[in-house]
Order: sequence, then C-alpha cells, then structure tokens
Amino acid sequence: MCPGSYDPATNGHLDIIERSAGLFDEVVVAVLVNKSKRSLFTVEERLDMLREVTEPWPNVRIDSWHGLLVDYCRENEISAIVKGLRAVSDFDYELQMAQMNQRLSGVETLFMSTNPLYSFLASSLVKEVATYGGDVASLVPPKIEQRLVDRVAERNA
Ligand code: COD
Repeated sequence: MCPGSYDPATNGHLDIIERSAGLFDEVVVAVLVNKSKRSLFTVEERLDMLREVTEPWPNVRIDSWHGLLVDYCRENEISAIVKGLRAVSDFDYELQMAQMNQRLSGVETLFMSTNPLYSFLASSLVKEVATYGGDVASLVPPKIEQRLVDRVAERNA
C-alpha cells in the first residue's frame, strides 16, 4: 500500500511507486483524505491522474478510501504500507503514524528513502510554484502539469 493525498502526484511520489512495484507482486496506490490539508483536485481527478501516470506498471492498482488507512488494509489483506521519507521533518510525522497504524491493526510501515533528485519535492510546493506561474515541468509528469496549469488558471480567472 502506497497511501497519500496525491494532490497532485509528483515525480517524487512516482519514484516511490515505481520502486515499490519492483519489490512487491501487487501495489495499491490509494488516495486518502488528510484532514489537515486543503485540496486543489477532487479525489476523482486525483484517481484519473494516477491511473494515467501509473499505466507503465501493470502490478499497480489505483483506489480511494475515505476512512482509516488500516481499515482499508485489513479489508484488502494488505500487510505492508510503504512511505517515502524526504527529511528528518518527515520522520517525526511518519513515525507517529506508523506506530499508530501498527497499534491499531498490526500493519507494518516500511520507509523508503527519497531519490535525492526529488528530495525537495512536495505537492504543496508544486502547487504554490504553479499558482505564481512558475515552471513545474520537471516536477510532475506532463499530463499532470497540464491539469495543474489549467486548474490554477481557472482559480486565478
Ligand atoms: N520523495 C519521496 N517520498 C515522497 C515525496 C518525495 N518527493 N513526496 C511525498 N512523498 C511521500 C510522503 O512522504 C508520503 O509518505 C507519501 O509520499 C504521500 O505524500 P502526500 O503528501 O501525498 O500524502 P500525505 O502525507 O498527506 O498522506 C497522509 C495520509 C493521507 C496517508 C494520512 O493522513 C492517512 O493515512 N489518512 C487516512 C486516515 C487515517 O488513517 N488516519 C490515521 C493516521 S495514523
């Protein structure tokens, strides 16, 4: 399970998904709700984008869930959650969630270190750069770049 907000997915997310697809027979990429974040794209839009950009990996399945991550894992007999770690700042938050998820369900969390090429990348920063007209072409896949530019233009109109 590679869970996230994916609002939108960046090249950093895709790197973690691709490497997970190389390690596991099947990978579920699930869009979940992070209550502390305001979203730019609807869950349906994020699912569409993820389906398009994960096409090269046949063992990757896209889904969404509105409850607890561990309940989805239990219902789908998933025993491992994979999370990307960019910096120490990620670690504090991710460790707390991993321990809570372990306590709630026994599901283990495995941490994958970020590809140094993408260690500065976060959806929130990509959205901010796009909002002010910055070039995000090297930060997200081309299909997501177009949707991002269009959405920002709609919002700024
Ligand atoms: N390089 C490597 N990894 C990255 C990069 C990058 N450049 N960018 C992001 N990642 C990793 C993140 O570290 C994270 O592991 C994952 O990709 C997803 O990132 P985001 O930002 O899209 O998603 P988050 O952090 O908002 O996701 C949080 C969840 C939605 C997974 C969490 O809130 C959750 O599980 N919610 C469901 C409700 C629940 O179960 N709550 C209880 C939690 S204990």
